[in-house]
Amino acid sequence: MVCTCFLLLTVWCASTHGLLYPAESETRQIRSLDGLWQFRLDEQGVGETERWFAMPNLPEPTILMPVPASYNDITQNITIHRHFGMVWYARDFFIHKTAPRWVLQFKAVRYEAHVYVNGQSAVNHSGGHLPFEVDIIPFISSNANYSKVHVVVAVNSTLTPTTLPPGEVIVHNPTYIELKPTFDFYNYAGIDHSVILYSTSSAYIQNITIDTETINYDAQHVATSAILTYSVEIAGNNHANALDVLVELLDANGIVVANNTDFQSRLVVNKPNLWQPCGMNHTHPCTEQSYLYTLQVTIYNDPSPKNVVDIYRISHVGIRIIRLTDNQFLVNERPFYFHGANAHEDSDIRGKGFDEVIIAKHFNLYGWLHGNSFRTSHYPYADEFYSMADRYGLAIIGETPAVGLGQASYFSQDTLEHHKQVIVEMINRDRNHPSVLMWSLANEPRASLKEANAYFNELFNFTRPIKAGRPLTFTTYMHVNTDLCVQFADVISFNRYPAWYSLDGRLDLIYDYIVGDLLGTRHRFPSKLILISEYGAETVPGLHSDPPLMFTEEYQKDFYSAYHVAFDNASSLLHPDTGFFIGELPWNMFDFATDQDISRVGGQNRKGLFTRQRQPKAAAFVIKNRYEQLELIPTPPSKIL
Ligand code: BDP
Repeated sequence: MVCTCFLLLTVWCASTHGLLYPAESETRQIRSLDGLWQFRLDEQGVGETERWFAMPNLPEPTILMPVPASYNDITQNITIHRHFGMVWYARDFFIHKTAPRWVLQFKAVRYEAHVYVNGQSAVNHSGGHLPFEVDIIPFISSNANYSKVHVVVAVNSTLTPTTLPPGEVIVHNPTYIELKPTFDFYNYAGIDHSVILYSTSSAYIQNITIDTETINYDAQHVATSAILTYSVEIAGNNHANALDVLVELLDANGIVVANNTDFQSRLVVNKPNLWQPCGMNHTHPCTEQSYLYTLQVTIYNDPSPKNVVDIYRISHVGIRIIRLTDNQFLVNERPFYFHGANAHEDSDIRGKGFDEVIIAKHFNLYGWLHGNSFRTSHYPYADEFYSMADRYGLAIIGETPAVGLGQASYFSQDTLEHHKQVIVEMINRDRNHPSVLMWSLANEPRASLKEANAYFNELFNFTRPIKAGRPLTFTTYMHVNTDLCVQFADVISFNRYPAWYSLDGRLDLIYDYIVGDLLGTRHRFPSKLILISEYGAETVPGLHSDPPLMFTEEYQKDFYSAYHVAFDNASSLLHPDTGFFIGELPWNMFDFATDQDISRVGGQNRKGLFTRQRQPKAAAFVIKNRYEQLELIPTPPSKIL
């Protein structure tokens, strides 16, 4: 994104440094602005010119709209359901000037947001899934101790060839104008995630990074010590003057196990408890917790007497290192095998709206399934998914919203710049989560095009220096002889659908197809690991047939079982010295909403192991049984030690 930031009175773009999760502390207050906001459509796109942002209320007709939620499925109105373009949200609140900074953070607004505070433009943000924020103090009157604040948000959900994901507006005639997304999920929009107001002191902790540099082991592979590297950035008034920092690492009992007084340095931890991914032979089940430390950062005024200026805690620090060999994906020098399922942020009524109920259920169902991983297909999810994954030890493949880059014109310079911006925002937000084991830069781009080759060459080169210890991948549906981009990835991620999108009904042909595909790719890239990042079959719950026919529960069961036999041929767990296949992620964990289409019964993609209401189909039990067996396979430490 190319933009100019004018600090203080007007901020025209969201900042690009890491945004810390808004967390309460001795020096920070948090306030939720979730609730019912005033809402209306702007079908003619006149709100900006008519200056709705400067009015005390949005012009009628308005309705009350819950935040966070996608607006599409909240009402009975089909116009709101299928609306794309501009919508407006507004609400008032009071602010008490007990702090020098009150920061308004939007955790995700799909897709383009213009935020006005008390009639003035405060912040703009492009891209629908990641947070942005603005200090609102410059926009409120300076002479009272409290002030009424009027916030207005204009949201545009139109997709264009340069948005991520891209889309096209097709004007069939004046009454039939259609937004054609280039992807297979419903284009939900609105203020989907929470809106938070938090305070800080005038000098404040702006960003913290923490990584595991080294873990030392004894002969029994017990960790004897670990070295963590960290950096603390401060910002705001007086930050040029001397401030002191105290960085402390606390164990799960709150005992300080390492500390340092530099802004950027190392912490040495003796006898560390490692963060372990769940669901492996040497680790815990996915219903139990991984070990997490808390990093506590305090900044003080200098000279003495020392006053605490700001305190921030990251409560999900995990000590772990990822290393790839030619045959295994190692976490803490033991093989890790992704056995989970892909998902979407998607549920009844809420659309892509954030809801802790849905998130808690998500993890309980992965625990039930013995599923140890998911990809955030096809965009970054709410922070809370990552914190929960840290706690339970689920592995995340964090994916950008670059889904549907399906034609040469989408690989433009504008898209490339926006894609880089999104990658920076995603990595800055998520890099401190131990659960993130890999970054996926895109889903199913048309990787056979020369334009894609140049684009991804540059994108991978851009991302490598900032990848924070994670391997890079993207998912491909192309075969090795046509794919011009897979060469850039550290790990090859396949999306494959034989016996669904090809070889209709031919479960018997799956084995040869998948084995041939895996061996052919490995032959071309003898040191790259491969995982299957999607495979699945549409299944209408309650539809049965024997022999199994497409769309029935029996077909979905047999479909998965046939793939599993093929995977085991190349499994890095079963064949530690010759295997190269490091994981399987069915498409999808849950049925999810899509556009209406003759192939999408009731406007849903029904490849879920569970229905959209989170109830199991028969295949869920096949996968559960498979994952229970995978957990029994021994996972000895790598021989390098
Ligand atoms: C894959 C896409 C995914 C779709 C899936 C399907 O990556 O987004 O939902 O196909 O068609 O190609 O079910």
